[in-house]
Amino acid sequence: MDSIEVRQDGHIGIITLDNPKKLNALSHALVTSLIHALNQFAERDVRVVILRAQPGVKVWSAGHDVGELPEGRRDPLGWDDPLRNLVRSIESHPTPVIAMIEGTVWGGAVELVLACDIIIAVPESTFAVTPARLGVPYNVSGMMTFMSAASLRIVKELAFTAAPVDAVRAERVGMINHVVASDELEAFTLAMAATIADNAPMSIRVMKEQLRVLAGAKPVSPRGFEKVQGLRRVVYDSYDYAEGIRAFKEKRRPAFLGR
Ligand code: YZS
Repeated sequence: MDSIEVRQDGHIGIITLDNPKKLNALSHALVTSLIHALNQFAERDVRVVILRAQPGVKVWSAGHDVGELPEGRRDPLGWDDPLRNLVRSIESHPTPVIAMIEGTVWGGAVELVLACDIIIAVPESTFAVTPARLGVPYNVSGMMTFMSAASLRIVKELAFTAAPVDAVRAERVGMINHVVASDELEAFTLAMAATIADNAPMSIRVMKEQLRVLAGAKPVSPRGFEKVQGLRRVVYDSYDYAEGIRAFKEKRRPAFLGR
C-alpha cells in the first residue's frame, strides 16, 4: 500500500510508516492508507495493532503535510481534515493500538501518537507540539487529546514553547507508557502486544470504548463551543496564519505580527 507496510503476525497487526522522502508527513494519501489498513484489521482476527516507523528512522513523522494545509481563511483542522479522520479511527478502533516510537515526532503526529492507547519509545525520541510555530489554531477535540495525555501545566508548556520534549521526560510526566532502549524496543513492544492478544478481546474492546466515552465526557455549552470556534476563526483568518504557512514553504523563520 502507498506509504505504509502492513502485515499480520497471528493476532497482531503491524502498520509501518514508510514514506522517508516526505518524513512520514501525514498527507491525505498516507492517512487514507492508514485508515484502510485499520479497517481491514477490524474485519480480521486482529486483537492488537502496532503503529511504527522503519527501524532507525530519524523522523517518526513530521506531522501534518503542511503543503496540504489551506493558506488562509479556511479552518486548517476541520472535521474532514485527514488528521482528524485518522485520530477518530484510532480512538474508535476496536482493538488497542500501540505506538512504537523511534525518532522525532512533530505537530499533528504527536496528537496521533497520543491518540494511541499505549506508547513505547526509545530515550532519544522527542515530541514537539508545533501549532504556535506555524500560527495554527489547533482544533477543540485535538486539544482534548493533549489534555487527556498530560496535566494542564505540561500541555501548556508544550503548546506555548513548541519545544521538543524527550521520551524520558514524557514518561516521567505520564504522557507515554515506557522508555526502552532501541535494541529492545521491538521485542518489548511485541511482548506487550502478545500479552494483550492473549486476553479477552471483547472485554478489552468494551473497556477501550468506555474509556473513550468517559474521557470525552467534558461538558461544553453551545455558547462556549461557538466562542472557541469564533476565536479560532480569527486566527486562521489572520496575517500570522498565512505568514506561518508561507514561511514553512519558503524554508524561513516566520515573522509573526500578532494580527
Ligand atoms: O525540500 P524538500 O522538498 O525535500 O522538503 C523537505 C521539507 O520541506 C519536507 N517536510 C515537510 N513537508 C510537508 N509537511 C511537513 N510537515 C514536512 N516536514 C518536512 O520534507 C523534506 C525534508 O525536510 P528537511 O527539513 O530538509 O529535513 P531535515 O533537515 O532532516 O529536518 C527534519 C525536520 C522534521 C526537523 C524538519 O523537516 C521540520 O522541522 N519539519 C517540520 C516539522 C513540523 O513543524 N511539523 C508540524 C506540521 N504541522 C502540524 O502537524 C499541525 C497542523 S500544527 O502546525 O498545528 O502542529
